[in-house]
Amino acid sequence: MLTVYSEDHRGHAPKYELTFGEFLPCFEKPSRAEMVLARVKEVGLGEVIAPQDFGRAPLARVHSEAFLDFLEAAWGLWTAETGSAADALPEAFVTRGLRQVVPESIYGKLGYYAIDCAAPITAGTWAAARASANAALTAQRQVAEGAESVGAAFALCRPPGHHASADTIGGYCYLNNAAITAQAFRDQGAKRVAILDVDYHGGNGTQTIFYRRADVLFASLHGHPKTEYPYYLGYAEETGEGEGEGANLNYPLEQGTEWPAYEAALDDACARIDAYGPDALVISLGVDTFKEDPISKFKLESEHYPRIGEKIAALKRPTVFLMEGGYAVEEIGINAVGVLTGFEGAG
Ligand code: OKP
Ligand code: ZN
Repeated sequence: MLTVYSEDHRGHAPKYELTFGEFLPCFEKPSRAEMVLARVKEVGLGEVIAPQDFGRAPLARVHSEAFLDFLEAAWGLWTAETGSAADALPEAFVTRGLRQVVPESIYGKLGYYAIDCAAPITAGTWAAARASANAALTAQRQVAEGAESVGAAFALCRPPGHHASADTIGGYCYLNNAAITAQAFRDQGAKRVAILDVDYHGGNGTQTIFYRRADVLFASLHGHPKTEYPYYLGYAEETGEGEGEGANLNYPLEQGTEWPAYEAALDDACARIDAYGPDALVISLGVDTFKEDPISKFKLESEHYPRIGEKIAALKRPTVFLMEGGYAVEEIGINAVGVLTGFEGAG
């Protein structure tokens, strides 16, 4: 399987995120991608190529222009206003009863465009987020064009994307790579696209972007939002709205979930995806479902990841895998690439 990887992620290495009531060293760090790349090479998964630059147009199919302007300008505005070399983070958020205005101050803009203090902006964030989206788009193009019978490709995206909505960042995410990829398939003629999100955390950004649309099915297995980030979305009763009714499928699972319950939910999601009949499949591949993950509470073991890949392969659709979360850095390569080798072994 082809892997798309850019070194530009290294320029995005924020220092601290707000987690567990403290500013802790960021769990989402460059070594994650390096470990996955090392494993790709170790198992001989296939060729590794750099992304092409697709420019801003495919990003703007999913994100608002004002949001993209903000992301591009944020670091410059931050240094100009604060003179601070610290990473840019919001201090206040637009919640109930407040005016939905975009203030002049970068602090005000950050609070308008962010949902939490877990997506710091640094000098290299915009370049890294673009490279991550370009990796996704490059993988998408390879699969869509079916070059050399590419039935599937892997974009080693960093930073991840599934918490980013049309106009918000959060949870280590800036540009929604899965949504951008699904939209690219649609814009190139796919009638229906399915997104399967197996990251531990509910993909609130992806869900929101497609919530009123029937042309993109979003199915997600994740820690129940009653106890798990992102807390305010990802419940089973969220099934879509308007034309999108029935095209959003959430499988919230309890803390401590082990393989049997996970497998049952995954089988159900795959059956629903199969019945939907997508022309293409996008996988938000998080491996923070692993039992040793430092911020998550499922109990999957390394042997289970190839089985996830086998089930995805059984759908027999052109498939783009996108790296999302996974913070047990020692095992992130074994687990993420395990899904891909499981997919290939089944195919
Ligand atoms: C990003 B991805 C847990 C704090 C969670 C943000 C997590 C973002 C996860 N106590 N803070 O979905 O892997
Ligand atoms: Zn996650």
